[in-house]
Amino acid sequence: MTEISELQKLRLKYKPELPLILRTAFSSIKPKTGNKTGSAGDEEKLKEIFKNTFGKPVVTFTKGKNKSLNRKPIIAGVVLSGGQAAGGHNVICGIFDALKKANKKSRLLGFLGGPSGIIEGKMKELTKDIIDKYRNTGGFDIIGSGRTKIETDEQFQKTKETVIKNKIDALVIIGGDDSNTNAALLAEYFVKEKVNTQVIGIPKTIDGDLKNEEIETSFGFDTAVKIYAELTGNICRDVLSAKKYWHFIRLMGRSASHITLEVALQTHPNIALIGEEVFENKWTLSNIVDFICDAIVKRADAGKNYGVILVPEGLIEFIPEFKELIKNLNEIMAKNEKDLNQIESAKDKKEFIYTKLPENLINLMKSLPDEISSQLILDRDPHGNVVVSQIETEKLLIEMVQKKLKEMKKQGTYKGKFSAISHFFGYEGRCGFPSNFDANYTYALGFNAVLLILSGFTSYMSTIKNLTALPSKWIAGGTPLTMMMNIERRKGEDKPVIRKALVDLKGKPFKAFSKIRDKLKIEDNYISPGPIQYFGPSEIVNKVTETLKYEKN
Ligand code: FBP
Repeated sequence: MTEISELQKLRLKYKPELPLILRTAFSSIKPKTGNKTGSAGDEEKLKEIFKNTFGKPVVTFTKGKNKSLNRKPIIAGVVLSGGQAAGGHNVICGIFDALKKANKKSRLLGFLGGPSGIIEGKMKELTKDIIDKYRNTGGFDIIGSGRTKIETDEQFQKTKETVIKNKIDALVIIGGDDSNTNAALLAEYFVKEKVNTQVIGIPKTIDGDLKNEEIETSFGFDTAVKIYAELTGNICRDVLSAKKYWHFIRLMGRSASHITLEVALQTHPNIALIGEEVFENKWTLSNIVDFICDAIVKRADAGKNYGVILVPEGLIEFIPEFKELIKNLNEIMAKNEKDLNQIESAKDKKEFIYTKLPENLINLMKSLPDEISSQLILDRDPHGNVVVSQIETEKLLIEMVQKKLKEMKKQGTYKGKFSAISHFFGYEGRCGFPSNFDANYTYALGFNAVLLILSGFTSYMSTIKNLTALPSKWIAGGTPLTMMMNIERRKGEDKPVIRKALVDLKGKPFKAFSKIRDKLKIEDNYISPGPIQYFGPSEIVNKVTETLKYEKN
């Protein structure tokens, strides 16, 4: 962007706070390693796939002499992979500053447009002039992002040629679970091929599903939920002022409902559906509609013909009958990609698919509004995932709720007025100015990645822990990528993947929500958290998410 706002001018000057340990000279930071590690599942199969890189120990950086530190100048490459998340630029700034701290002659190359930039050798050198324009800004526009997966033998070979040709000592892959799975495969391939390029991953995704014992949260989640909570809080206030609409708000987040749960904890809407619970309770679509109608009727009886409902983007994938449908569609679409690509209209594509689907699923698909069934067969992403951001579940719910309420009116069991408005808060949450939390966290992740590289590690995720404390007390280290993996079905095949973290129904964040939700349904206890604050009192500028607070304390 050529023109910049007053806020951006101020944010460019913000100095992210590093954990104390990373402020020390690199030669005085020692990597402390633990025991050999296993995996999240399917250990034997993973040992076979990752013959050279499986089982590495967890690393924690502590004070002490770093005997293996590489002091020579290095060339590092960086790539942004997948969906945007606030803080991506700061990861790159952290990498740049750490490289220069270790050796002024080190250089940073940015691959353009995501992993395809590595395959095609498209890159630009990131110099101080460029870096300084992007400090603490949102977006991924410094080098762009993309969803290409490095998958075929030819793509691996081309990647190898790029790193050799450009003498790249290390590659930092900033991505979600799928991109970091790719990082692990690339690290293994380089070791096997005797290519001396190390690979380090960075946990990115607004979805919050790249977390486990080792990774407390992915970057971008904090900023995205604060933006969605601001917007939702505003709607709650509007609802309370006008008292005439039901707002159905779909929130981004792909499969897991972490974003919806967090926004619910921050804003207290009347209903927040949690996909994982729907699945656990084996709720059908009509069960969900009944659940919503029950709240609408109760509120109408209390004279309240208004309310706010949060719908997670991935809800549809958790409704058992739809899960089955999507699983079948994924397999059919993967196996018949060529044939389907030749068919133009959605109607004809559906007819083709009906010849391959079991009858119960054909009936389910036919029972859906035309738009929704067409959205279900849109092209999958390169990792084989259904593109849930394009499925307008909130509209489907409104239509079905309307129908049900009409019936209830006829039967005399509902006497209220129902007028609904749909929203989708998605892309608007991904590129905001990173919150102070995300600005600090991402800068530390990038800085720490360089320390892992200079200490000789490959196939690791850069990890910063103890995130509910002030940044000075954060703990820096690395987690072996294979430790987080298991085998899952993708594009009709069994593949190694980093296990996604879904909402834990026994976890503290969900329990906290369960305790208050019956009250929220009837009473109006809305909270309006307001916009992200970048300057001001610590309790608002350094606020961490409710999810992190509950999970860590
Ligand atoms: P990542 O998992 O790559 O971080 O992407 C997250 C996300 O924003 C999801 O919440 C959303 O479903 C998806 O990307 C949208 O994808 P696209 O940007 O390709 O439309």
